[in-house]
Amino acid sequence: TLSSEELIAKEKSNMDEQRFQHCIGVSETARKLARLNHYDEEKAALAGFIHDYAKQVPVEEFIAAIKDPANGFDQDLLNWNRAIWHGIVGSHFIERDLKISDDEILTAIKRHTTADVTMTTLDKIVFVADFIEPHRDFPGVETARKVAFANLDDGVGFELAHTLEFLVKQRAKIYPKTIAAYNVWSIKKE
Ligand code: DGI
Ligand code: FE
Ligand code: FE
Ligand code: FE
Repeated sequence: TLSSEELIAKEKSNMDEQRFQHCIGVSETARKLARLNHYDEEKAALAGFIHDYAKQVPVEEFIAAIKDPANGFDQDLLNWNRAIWHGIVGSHFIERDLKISDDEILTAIKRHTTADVTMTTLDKIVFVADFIEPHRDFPGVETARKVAFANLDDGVGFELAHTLEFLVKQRAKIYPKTIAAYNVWSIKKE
C-alpha cells in the first residue's frame, strides 16, 4: 500500500488543479454522508478522493486497457467514451497505480457515473457526493443537497432523474445501466 503522501501526490499528478479540488470536495462530502448514514468515514473519504483518478487518462490508454484480454472488460465498452470509461475502466488504473484492492471501494468507483440497480451504501455515498460537493453549481444543486442529506436513497433517485433529463436534453446516448438504475431508484413509490 502507498503512504497517504504518495497517494495524494499520484492523485494530484494525474489531473488538473480544478479536478483535484473537485476530488477534495467529493471526499469531504462523502465523509459527511458517511457520518449521517453510519458508514466508515475514512473509507468514504478515501473512495471520494480517488473516484475521478482516471478522468483525464488519455483515450488511447483506456482503449488499450479495454482491449487487453487480461483485464476481462466487456468489449461493448469500446462503443462508449471517457465519461463512461473513467469509472468502470478507471478502477483498473486505480488498482494498478494507487495499489487499492478493496472491492467495496473499487465497486463504488465503477458505479460512480452510471449508478446501478444494486447499490451498496458506499456506492450511494460516492455517487451522491460527486453530484453535490461544494464546487458543484447548477440549477437544482441546492435541492439535490437538501434531498440527499435528508435521505441517501432519495438523493440517488433525484440525481439519476436529473442526469437523465440533462442527457436527453442533449440527445446524448444513454448507457443502459443508467436507465436500469433510474427505474429502480427514481420512480415514485405508490
Ligand atoms: O466525473 P464527473 O464529471 O465528476 O461526474 P460523473 O462521473 O458523474 O459524470 C461524468 C459525465 O458523464 C457527466 O457529464 C454525465 C455523463 N453521463 C452520466 N451517465 C451517462 C453519461 N453520459 C452518457 N453519454 N450516458 C450516460 O448514461
Ligand atoms: Fe466521475
Ligand atoms: Fe456523478
Ligand atoms: Fe467526479
